[in-house]
Amino acid sequence: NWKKHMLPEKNDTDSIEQDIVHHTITTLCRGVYNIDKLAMYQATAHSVRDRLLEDWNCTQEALHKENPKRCYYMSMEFLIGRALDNALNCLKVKKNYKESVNNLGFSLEDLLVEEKDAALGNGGLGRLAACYMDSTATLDYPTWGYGLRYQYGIFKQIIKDGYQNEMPDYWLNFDNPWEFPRTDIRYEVRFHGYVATKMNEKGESRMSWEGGDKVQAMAYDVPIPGFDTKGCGNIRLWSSKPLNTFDFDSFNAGDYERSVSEQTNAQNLTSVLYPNDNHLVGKELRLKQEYFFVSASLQDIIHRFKRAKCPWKDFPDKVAVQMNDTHPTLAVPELQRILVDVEGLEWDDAWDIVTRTFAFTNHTVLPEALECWSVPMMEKILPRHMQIIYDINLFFLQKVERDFSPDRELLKRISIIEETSPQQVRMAYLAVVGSHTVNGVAALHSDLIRKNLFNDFVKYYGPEKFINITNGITPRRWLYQSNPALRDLITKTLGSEDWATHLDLLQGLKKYADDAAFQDAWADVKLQNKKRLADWIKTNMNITVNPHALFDIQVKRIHEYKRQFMNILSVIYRYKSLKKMSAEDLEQQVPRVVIFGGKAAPGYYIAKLVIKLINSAADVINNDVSIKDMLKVVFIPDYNVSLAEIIVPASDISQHISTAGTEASGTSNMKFVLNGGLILGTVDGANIEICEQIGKENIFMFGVLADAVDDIRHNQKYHGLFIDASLQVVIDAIQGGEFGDPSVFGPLINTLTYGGDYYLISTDFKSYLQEHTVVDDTFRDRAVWNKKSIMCTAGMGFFSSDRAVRTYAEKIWKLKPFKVGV
Ligand code: DL6
Repeated sequence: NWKKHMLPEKNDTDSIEQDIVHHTITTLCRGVYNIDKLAMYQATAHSVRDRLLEDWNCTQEALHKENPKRCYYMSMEFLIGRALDNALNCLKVKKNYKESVNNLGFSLEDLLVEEKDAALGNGGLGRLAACYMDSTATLDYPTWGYGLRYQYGIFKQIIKDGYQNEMPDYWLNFDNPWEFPRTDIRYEVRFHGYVATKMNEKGESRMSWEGGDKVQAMAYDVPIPGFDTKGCGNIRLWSSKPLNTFDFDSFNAGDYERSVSEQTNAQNLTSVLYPNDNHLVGKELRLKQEYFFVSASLQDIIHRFKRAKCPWKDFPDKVAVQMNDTHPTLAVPELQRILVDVEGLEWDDAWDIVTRTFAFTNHTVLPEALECWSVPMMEKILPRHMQIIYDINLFFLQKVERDFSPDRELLKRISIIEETSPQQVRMAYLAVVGSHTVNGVAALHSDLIRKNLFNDFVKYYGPEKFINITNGITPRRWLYQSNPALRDLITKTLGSEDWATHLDLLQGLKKYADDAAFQDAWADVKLQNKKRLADWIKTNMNITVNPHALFDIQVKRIHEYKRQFMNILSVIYRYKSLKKMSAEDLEQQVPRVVIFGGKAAPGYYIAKLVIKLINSAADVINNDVSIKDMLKVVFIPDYNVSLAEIIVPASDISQHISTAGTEASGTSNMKFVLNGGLILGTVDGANIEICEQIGKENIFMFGVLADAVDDIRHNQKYHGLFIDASLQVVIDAIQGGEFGDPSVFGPLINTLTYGGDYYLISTDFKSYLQEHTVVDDTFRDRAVWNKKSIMCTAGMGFFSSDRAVRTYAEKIWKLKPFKVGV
């Protein structure tokens, strides 16, 4: 009878309308008399979700029956953004929904913006995870994401008097149609306690973790539609709940606060996402979040594995776990603990299973981002894990000493425990030792980690364990959805929309790159997108920008290594130069709109000063009529995924100007180029491979190379900085008070003059300015520019997250696609 009642949803406009009305009445308890845009969005979303769920159930049922090998992508961050538009496109029902929503008196475009972003991530790392989930679903890889269901996502950024202020992002305030609470899927997670010795069922002595405090992890499932497939992926997010609902003893003793404190503490565990990108803060609550996350996920994975009654040695043939950076590394000692203490396996057998299961992606070389946890903190919160980490380290060091080298210095360097006071656990080393494969995220980055961070490990294990998989982005969200005008032009030109799943097909655009009519159509699309952004800026910020000006965009987290500071210094230089020009010269200039966006970590003082300087400079420049609108500066507040979808298609130039060797990959660089924007960038991260793919004539590159950086820093330290005249002009202007109280910017300027200019702004500034001039000159010749823009998009096939995910599946996960409904 089940089958009989499982009728597929109908997608004709009449049925869609019926479903929306049905949800309005039943799910929302509203009617035509009190429905507004938000409610209409919700009813529409619920009706789309019904369609998605059929695919979800179908996929999960098939996986349950066939039980193929699966991959689990463990990530503390998933920066998903909005879901409705993506689901409509994936299910290929957008056209009919548009019509149905219209027939019900609303516009789909208005409804789409009612949705709150699921902003459970900081930046590139979290957005990458979301792109990879899109690709695994689209390519039918049996992959689930595991993460945390933070009640507060990344904070809302508000700009007040030019300064960043933070507001909480309580994104679950309204109903979230894109998640399913699984009230039946709950696991206990322990903290603190002590380690005892116990006899197991076989009469063997085993360690046992006892006592302490327990909380409960409850699952929420977020369906991830694949594009044009019946398959549907899943991200399982854990939310913390109290285990004992109420402490009646305290309550009866009149201590009400205490009686509910356990609930409050437990719930607080997954309340908030730590708002740091590429920076570790080392808080106890964060360590607890990490353990809570891996404990719940592993219990769930093991529960699924045990259903098939396979022997433990087969675990790695059924389960691959990818650790997205070191944040899930506690999964290594946790699985070892479960196998040895709970399941009674011998240490070596368990370790063999562990190291055949895990793989680790490193996303950064910045020392301040490398996770280290103090041993005393670990001992307090996870006493048994600390013992296990010591044992893993001991056996590892013994092997290195026996099989490789007895050199004490090497053993000290390679040890998982750093002998500082207090001692620290080096999580990246633990991740390397506990994984079968380690990968970097762009060619240069992977080289750098092989040469520096993990060099001793490469020598010990051999180079095969350390591979590169250059990041990718999903063309569905980052072109198909966000740039409909370009999508339609490409589809018309190539004759089908197959490029959305086979991005290499964009190569087919190359033959039109010189075609004048095609160039015009291409330029027209760009203009439409620039107008869309200009309208947004006017409506939301009341700043008028000229859509015919060159749009120069840098949007990303604000960080010293990303050098937004260098960008605003160059803007000030441009402003000073414009001010010196005669009226005739001024008219000959290429007008520019320089757009910034991005959040600074709340405790990152210098990054926050960069935001203030951008806004202070914008105030002066935008109000100076003497430069005749030749320069405008805009800082777009609260940059997030859905804003990126408007900003990215509108760039002429986007900037990716990190100090060489510091940006592991970058992924917004890929998004901009895919949308026909040119890059002004340094020889860093994925810029290098983008250059190789699109041709060096189509990218503006400048600055010193990564392998020169150490020497330059060394020289600067011993011989002092060289501040070029152009940079001095800018420093003088700021210190002279042209952009407000100079004392405010003192600490920022000091990072250059007294702080040793660690990020080499003074070194790169001159070549940066020169490249800006090349950009202006090139932009004057629109045919040349349009050709470059077309060649950019055409060369981006390699950067599809489909390619990246396929490489992970083949080289690391040993996973095959599992197609349902065929
Ligand atoms: O791999 C995704 C992304 C890269 O594109 C960025 O270059 C890199 O900075 C970022 N890394 C992090 C590291 N955070 N931690 N830990 O966010 O990863």
